[in-house]
Amino acid sequence: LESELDQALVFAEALARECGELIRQAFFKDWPFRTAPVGGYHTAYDVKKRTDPVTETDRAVEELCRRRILERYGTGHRVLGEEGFDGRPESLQVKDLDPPTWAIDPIDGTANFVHHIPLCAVSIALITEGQARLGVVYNPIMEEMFVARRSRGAFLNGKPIFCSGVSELPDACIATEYGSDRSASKVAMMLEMVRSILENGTQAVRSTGSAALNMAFVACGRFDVVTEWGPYTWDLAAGQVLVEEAGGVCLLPNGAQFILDGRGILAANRYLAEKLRFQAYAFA
Ligand code: LIP
Repeated sequence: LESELDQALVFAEALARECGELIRQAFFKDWPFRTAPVGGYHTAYDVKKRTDPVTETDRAVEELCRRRILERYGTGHRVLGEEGFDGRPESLQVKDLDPPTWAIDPIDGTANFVHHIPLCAVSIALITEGQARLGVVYNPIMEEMFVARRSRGAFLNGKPIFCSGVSELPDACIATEYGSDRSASKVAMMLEMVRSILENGTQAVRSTGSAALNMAFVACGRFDVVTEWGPYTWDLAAGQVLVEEAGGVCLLPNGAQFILDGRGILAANRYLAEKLRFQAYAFA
């Protein structure tokens, strides 16, 4: 089983590079002269929701992943992908007895991709017996390949990475996101989250626009904490392995135990995770 996971990691990294090529070609096609068409980008791209765009590149990358996984593992492996999601919360669950499941976000940070902001990544994770075992987050624009596998550490472009040693909130750089839900209750919750982060006296508050990159950035010590309600299993599964293998901790934003389909993340280095776990009401 261990060697199967080693081979799966090699497969996942190669797949991420192939996906990255598609993303890079589309991103740089009209670089640097792309300007928003009259009426905005939603006229030029497919619309899932204006706040949650999906492009033909998202579809092509997910299609490529499904094809490669089928070729390699047959129908014994399941794919849980952002674009193939049927909208039912039950479909996000990966139970202990389920077949090995690949959680795939073809482009995490699609709004960045659409706006020509170089913060987007393909996120690929393998989940077996309900646990994420390995994860790859690849930003092909900045050429940053984050990989991790349980008990084997986390790496950025082949070098080992570790969470930061920042232990006080006034020294911390905290990431959060505004998400894609514009309902009054969700907006109020987001603002409450930002308010509590600011009131905790943090050094800096940032958003990359990608949950997977936020977690990769926690894993390599750029961010000290990331917290957000809203992301899905495919945004979080690879990042969970990265953060935990880099010495960090994953929880839900209210301090509860992390679950892959919990639609939330509080990832931090172990010092701040310990503090925030007990003042977790701050991010509830
Ligand atoms: C993004 C998430 C992010 C969220 C954004 C968006 P996508 O995923 O990673 O956490 O705040 O609104 O949903 O849609 O770019 O794959």
